[in-house]
Amino acid sequence: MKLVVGTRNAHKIAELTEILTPALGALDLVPAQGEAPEEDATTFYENALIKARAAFADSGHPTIADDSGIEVRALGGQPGVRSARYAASGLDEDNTALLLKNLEGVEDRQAEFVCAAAYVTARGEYVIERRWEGTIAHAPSGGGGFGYDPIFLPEGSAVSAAEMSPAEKNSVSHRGQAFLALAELIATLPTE
Ligand code: ITT
Repeated sequence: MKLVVGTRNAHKIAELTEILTPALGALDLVPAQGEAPEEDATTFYENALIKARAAFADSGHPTIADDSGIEVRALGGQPGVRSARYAASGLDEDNTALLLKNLEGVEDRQAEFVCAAAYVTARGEYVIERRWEGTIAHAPSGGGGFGYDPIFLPEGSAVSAAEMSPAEKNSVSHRGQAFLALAELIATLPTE
């Protein structure tokens, strides 16, 4: 099955390949070619649709996209939909350093990753959202994953998300859960 992927994030493509292949069989995931759309909505749901619609309009091919981020309770849900550009540079190390700085001396470390997974075809639009609960560590650990993984301690886990194997992370993560549910839905739809 060929799917265009409306993302510029290579880490997401790698995770999506691992998540979707068992559910959908041999998969050809093709990164979107057109200009990245502006993600100007206030919800993960709407931003995921913006990305998937843009890649579908550009390619004319069934498209998936995700909008994701981390919501920290003590910060009123920030950085949320702005997670990729929380620090001015948008670099992972700077984003995580800023989050740790803003939580200095804060006892409530509760946080959750959110992923809205979108599928857009000529026949319709589908979005599924899932969350992954945990806490923010006091310092980074682990070299795997991307983004905020080194400072995210998943609920029930002794290690950070960056210390999990890709298979472990995908089996419980926000993206793993959202795209597994989306793949199950796609498998019930007529092929185009
Ligand atoms: P695209 O919009 O091109 O898909 P992006 O990285 O800008 O790429 P988002 O707008 O969805 O994607 O922002 C997601 C950010 O949230 C991402 O850059 C990370 O900082 C963070 N994030 C999302 N999922 C994550 C994960 O599984 N592990 C760690 N950080 C994650």
